[in-house]
Amino acid sequence: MNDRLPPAATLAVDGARLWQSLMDLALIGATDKGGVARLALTELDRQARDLFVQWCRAEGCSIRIDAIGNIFARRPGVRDDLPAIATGSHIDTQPTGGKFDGNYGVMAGLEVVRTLNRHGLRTEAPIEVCVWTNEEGSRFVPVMMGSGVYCGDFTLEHALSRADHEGITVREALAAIGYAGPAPASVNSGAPRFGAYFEAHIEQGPVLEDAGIVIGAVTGALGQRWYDVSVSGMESHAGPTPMKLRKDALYAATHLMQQVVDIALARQPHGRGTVGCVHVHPNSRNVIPGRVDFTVDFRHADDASLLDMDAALREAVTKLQRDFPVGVTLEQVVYYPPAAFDSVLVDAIRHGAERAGCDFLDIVSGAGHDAVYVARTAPTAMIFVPCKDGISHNEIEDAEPAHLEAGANVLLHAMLERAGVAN
Ligand code: HGY
Ligand code: MN
Ligand code: MN
Repeated sequence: MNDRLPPAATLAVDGARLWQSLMDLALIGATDKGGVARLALTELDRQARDLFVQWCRAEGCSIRIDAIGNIFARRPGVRDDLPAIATGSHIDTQPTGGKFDGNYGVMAGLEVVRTLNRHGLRTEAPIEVCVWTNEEGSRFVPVMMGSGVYCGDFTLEHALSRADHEGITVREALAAIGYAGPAPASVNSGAPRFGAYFEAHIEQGPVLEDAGIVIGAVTGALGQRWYDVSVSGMESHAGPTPMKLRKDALYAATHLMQQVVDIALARQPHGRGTVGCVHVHPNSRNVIPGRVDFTVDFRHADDASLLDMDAALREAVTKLQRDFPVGVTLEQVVYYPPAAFDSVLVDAIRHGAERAGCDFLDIVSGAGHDAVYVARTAPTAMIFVPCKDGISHNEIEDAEPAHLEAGANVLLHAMLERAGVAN
């Protein structure tokens, strides 16, 4: 070890530099309320991707882009033949998203690279920072699309063929922003597996802040089932049509929407049920709705309970069609079981927290993350830091610079523990 270098154990990231990069990135898609609206594969996503690539190239990283648009910035190791120790997250956001969801994990990874460079530290294994395509699943379904293709949960072709509400496919949108890369997109088609993958993320809930603890050692994530539901009745005039002769799709759909929440409430503490999108057709004040399309997001920590929620929903659909003069279609569009992260890596995060002088708390993620899919291909774990009032997927999303810095320090040390320090 070169004696002019700080010992790796006392190495620390530059919190101000991390915060500034987050604020600079947040300018791309900035909203009036202080949030970020940067939907996947839009021109704004392209600008943010270009900025990330520019910053990484300035740090001497090579850039690899795969066929679903995942970006991998690589800092070579002394033993460059070793599997990379990777980190990263996503930079696409919800329509009313915040500055930190996903963006923090990518910037924390870049900060690790910057810190190693400023201190001239070489690692045995290479380091990679990833940007996964379309984690949010807001514009294009399924959710966590880039990492889902990477681990082989669904095919590249399936992902490329997905279309948004305007009928634009992922294939077209990727080409339009110039991020349809040449590298294989799946570990099943030659994409390299990592030696380990760590993801830093805001908790997006209130648990850490409520406990007054800065670091979450994430042991796993809830499983998810997403559905598209369509209830069809008969559009007709709101005046001449007597109440008992209506085929009111919205009146029936609201009963089913209540059931979605009741099914989750009956399966606490981990059951979650959300109706996030509702489209009423024709959505005119004096027309009885003929069709209602809405989404269902179910989550649970236990796969059998998640399956039980599925059965309860299907039973509710059957009953609705008995009780109301409507037709219902239900299509499951996302399923992945609850994920458990690698216990050795979770321990590395606990050690990293102790070395950074931070308390930590073991926690299960209610949100899905790319780490859930990467965990199917390599040892994986996540680091959470608090967000203000536990609010996320909201333009007011906020976090403390000191907490973000602490999380990045834990990431730095956990990655060094796995990558090995060469000099
Ligand atoms: O839906 C989720 O949990 C993630 O924010 N995509
Ligand atoms: Mn996220
Ligand atoms: Mn999100």
